[in-house]
Amino acid sequence: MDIKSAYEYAREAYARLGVDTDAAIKRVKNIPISIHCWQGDDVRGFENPEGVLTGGIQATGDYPGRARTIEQLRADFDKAASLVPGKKRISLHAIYLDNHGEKVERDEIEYKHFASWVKWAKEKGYGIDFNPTFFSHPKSSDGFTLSHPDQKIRKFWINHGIACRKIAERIGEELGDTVITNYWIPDGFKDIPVDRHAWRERLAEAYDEIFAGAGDKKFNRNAVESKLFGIGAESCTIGSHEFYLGYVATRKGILLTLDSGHFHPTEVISDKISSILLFCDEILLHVSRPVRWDSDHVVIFDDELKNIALEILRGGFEDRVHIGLDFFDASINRVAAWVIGARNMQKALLYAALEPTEKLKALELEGDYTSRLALMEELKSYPFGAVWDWYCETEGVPARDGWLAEIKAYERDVLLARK
Ligand code: RNT
Ligand code: ZN
Repeated sequence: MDIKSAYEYAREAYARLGVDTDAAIKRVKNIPISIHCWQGDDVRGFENPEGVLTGGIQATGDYPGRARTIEQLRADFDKAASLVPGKKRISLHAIYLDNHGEKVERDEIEYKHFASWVKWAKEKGYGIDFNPTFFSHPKSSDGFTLSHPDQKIRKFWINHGIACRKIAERIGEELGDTVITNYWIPDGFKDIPVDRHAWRERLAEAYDEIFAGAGDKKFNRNAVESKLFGIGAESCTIGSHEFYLGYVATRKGILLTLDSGHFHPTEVISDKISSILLFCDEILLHVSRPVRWDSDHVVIFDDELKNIALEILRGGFEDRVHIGLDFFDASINRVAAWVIGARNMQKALLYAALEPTEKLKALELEGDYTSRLALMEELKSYPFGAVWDWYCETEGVPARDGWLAEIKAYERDVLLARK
């Protein structure tokens, strides 16, 4: 059966539940996914070609063909984006600056170092998001940045944060769009600290300095990302969940970032969205996949991914929850990793958009939990795949595994030719 006929069959099946599949597709294709640039080169960036990744995060594997220049990274990103349906943004880290081979310190970066990204994104129709880089630097080598007790080091990182905020504000202005800037710092202790309070106090003050004088929210919004632990920071992370939840609740206009890998292993971010949105205006997600630890595996179409999407769409929160991806796998084709993860995010959104939510909510309110469970389970074998295929086809991207051959050809012709 061809994709169109299969879709028609699916449309009818969902219509019997009161679900409009055309409307679901329309809804999902307007929800942007912010795809992280750092999957393309194992979080190395272009600041220092010899640099190593620090900060307690790790990309493992040695698959050939990693992007080594801005041009290569852009080409790879484009390739991946061409195989993913829906609206796309690129999330840039400060170390992906276009420095023309010149050394520019982190506290001295300016908009001009990102102007070529803006030009490129405009041409391609991508939005841009931004991240200061508080790791992979000599001044973060002892594990601390914004909470550092040495005033000079702390100031250096505060200035980096301010420089990034200003760059992001300008990017937003240039694009006529809202950039989301995410602040994540690695600060934490390998072993048990004594004065947790003092480190956290300094951190709050540092952020206040960075965000003082923030520009128009139309062009940039700042988000802060919590974490449970990192490699080498097992005993205490200064920027914990409670720290940031308290921070955003008391500072107007700052978003909370929830990374799916940054909590206890049985704790899920899908359950947090509905609570946080009662008290904070907006959330940024870092959709990732922890396997036994915060391993940043490629996002797969698993229950938690579906639950995240369901929580966003059930509440009609698509304007308040910004969806970003955050994984880095160097053990498989990196462009394919992007495609798999980003397609799965899109898939999960479509899956969620096809839920007869109002019907389920009514059953819940009546106390008919039997029907609620029965329907939720039956929905799992509805012809979702046919709607997904049709969505891909109408978006002009390959349906099913049709994209894999393109990636294999790209690997043969482009990636393997890189030295
Ligand atoms: C680290 C955080 C952070 C980084 C990126 C590269 O644990 O998840 O978001 O992954 O900034
Ligand atoms: Zn993250």
